[in-house]
Amino acid sequence: MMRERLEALKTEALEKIEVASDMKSLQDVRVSYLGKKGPITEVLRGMGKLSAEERPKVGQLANEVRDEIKAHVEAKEAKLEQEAVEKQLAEESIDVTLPGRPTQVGTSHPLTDVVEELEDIFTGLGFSVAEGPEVEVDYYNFEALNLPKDHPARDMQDSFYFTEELLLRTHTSPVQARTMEQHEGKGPVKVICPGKVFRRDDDDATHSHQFMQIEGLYVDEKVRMSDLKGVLESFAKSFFGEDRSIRLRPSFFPFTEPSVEVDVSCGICNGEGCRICKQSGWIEVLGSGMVHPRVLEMSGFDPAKYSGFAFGMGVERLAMLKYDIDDIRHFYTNDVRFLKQFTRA
Ligand code: 2NL
Repeated sequence: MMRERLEALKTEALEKIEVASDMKSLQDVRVSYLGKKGPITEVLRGMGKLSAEERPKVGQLANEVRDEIKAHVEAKEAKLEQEAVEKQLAEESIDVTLPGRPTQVGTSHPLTDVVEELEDIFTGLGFSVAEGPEVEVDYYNFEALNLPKDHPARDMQDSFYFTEELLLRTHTSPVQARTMEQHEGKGPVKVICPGKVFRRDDDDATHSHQFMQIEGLYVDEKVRMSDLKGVLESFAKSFFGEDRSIRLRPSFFPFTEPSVEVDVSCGICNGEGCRICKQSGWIEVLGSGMVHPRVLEMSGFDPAKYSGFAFGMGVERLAMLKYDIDDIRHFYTNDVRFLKQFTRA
């Protein structure tokens, strides 16, 4: 009677273990058959009714059945664990042969490229590169450049002021004034100064309240206007092409005397006259002149002994002429379709 009951329990338990498909249902089977309130415990409790001869035999059988169920549960546990690991490995497997996702590779900004090209041209002509602060004091931005407080030219360059004394520089000339001062009256000084400059202008296709400038300065004994012309002609041919030429026109700047405007021959019509050069055959590219004696003097140079030339040009304007760009705002709106068109060789 009890033997059959045990055998039946065993068969029943092993079947349930077999069909258990997860840990939870397997543990339910284990608890329901082997737990303190389970049927095997019940059988063992009822053994008191058996004869002394039968008791150890049934007891042994009960232990065997319990051990067998336990062994099956453990085997199934191991199997389920193994399956779970395999499933996870399959789900998380990485195909190392898949091609990588393409990443966007950046390029240098066209203005950076043009500044670097200009630096190469002028260092090739013996100039060094100097930099200075974008926030300037009134003295270096205006006063030292022969623009005293009441000078009308200060209206020409409406500026961004922080205080009466501090402003965003309106040109890179203050870097040159600082450089001359550092030389304590002894030449030569031969520098170019590239950098951001700021003017209170309304932005449009040809004006930006922030733009880049490169200025150049050469101070020594016996520097002449012909030196200026030679350096600028060499620059124009290197930057725009060997077939281009320059011409000088009289102009005015407070910090140079005499002052000249420099034109480069039109690369579209070769001086014949076209839409680009407005029928003149020439395109204005920069301003320059011989450093005003008062500017030399204020920065510690004796104008009786020393002379110099200086020039200033807008980097955006040069880039627009060279690459036929029609709107200065392209440099600052950062449309990658614009930016990607320029990669310096
Ligand atoms: C322009 C004209 C110019 C200078 C800049 C300069 C600097 C010193 C002394 C004298 Cl320290 N001159 N700079 C001279 C002439 C013209 O810039 O149209 N720039 C965009």
